[in-house]
Formats: sequence, C-alpha cells, structure tokens
Amino acid sequence: MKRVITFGTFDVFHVGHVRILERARELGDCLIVGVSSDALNFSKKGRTPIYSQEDRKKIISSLQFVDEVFFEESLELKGDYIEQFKADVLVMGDDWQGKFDNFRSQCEVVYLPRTPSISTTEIIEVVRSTER
Ligand code: C2G
Repeated sequence: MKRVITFGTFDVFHVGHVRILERARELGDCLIVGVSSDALNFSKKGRTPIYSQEDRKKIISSLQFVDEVFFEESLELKGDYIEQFKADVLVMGDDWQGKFDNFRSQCEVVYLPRTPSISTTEIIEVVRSTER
C-alpha cells in the first residue's frame, strides 16, 4: 500500500487542481491532501482565500481520487505531517521545484508539471476585469 501526500490551498477550485490530484493519486494507492488553512494563507500571501477553509476542504473531500483530507496549519510541519500520515511519496507542482528536497530522507519527493494557462490568480483577475 503506497501512500501519497500533497498540499495546497485549492482556492477557487479549477481543472489544474483536479489534474494534479489525479496524477498524484496515480503514483500510489491512496491520496492524502493537506489543505492550507486560512491563517496559513494569510501569513504566506497576505490575503485570505476567496473560499473558506471549510469549503475548500469539503470540495477536496468530495473527489473520488482523494482518500483523506486535513488542514495544513504551518509550512514548518510538513515533515510531521509526512510522518503522521505515513506517506511514502510527497507530490507537489513544479512551481515548488527543489523546495522540498530536504524530505527525501523521509519519503520519495515528486514534482509534477503544472497545468498551463490556468490559475486562481488569473481567474480572479478575469472576474475583476469584467466587473462594471
Ligand atoms: N497547480 C497545478 N496547475 C495549475 C495550478 C496549480 O498543477 N495550473 C498545482 C500547484 O502546483 C499545487 C496545487 O495545484 O501543487 C495547489 O496549488 P495552490 O492552491 O496554488 O497551492 P499553494 O498555495 O501553492 O499551496 O504547503 C504548500 C502549500 O500549501 C501549497
């Protein structure tokens, strides 16, 4: 049984999010997702996500290729989460390339290519630009 873990905010859920989770799941038998809390997001990006952490967790939990979901409360706890959930593989999008190589002593670390031309930031910009 190979356990895969990944992390993300998954705000304004879109097809890029679906694709990374689908591909992450294919690397093992079970997929665990750490959804960044609102507080973590605020400290990281200086803004609160559009969707609340409860809604973001609810959306991720409803996906057929996701088995377990929890809140990621701090970036510093990644090693603890990997251990707690007994993960064999850590998957991240390649916008994080190289950033988590220090966990290679704990598990396999895989960076997957991002889906081009879609992002939460771009969606927000498009919506804003069509406001009257
Ligand atoms: N992603 C992707 N393709 C896109 C957009 C996002 O593959 N077009 C991937 C990202 O690479 C990431 C995941 O979807 O692996 C979630 O993206 P974000 O919600 O932007 O996650 P982020 O805010 O980077 O949070 O501990 C790390 C953080 O929690 C990651």
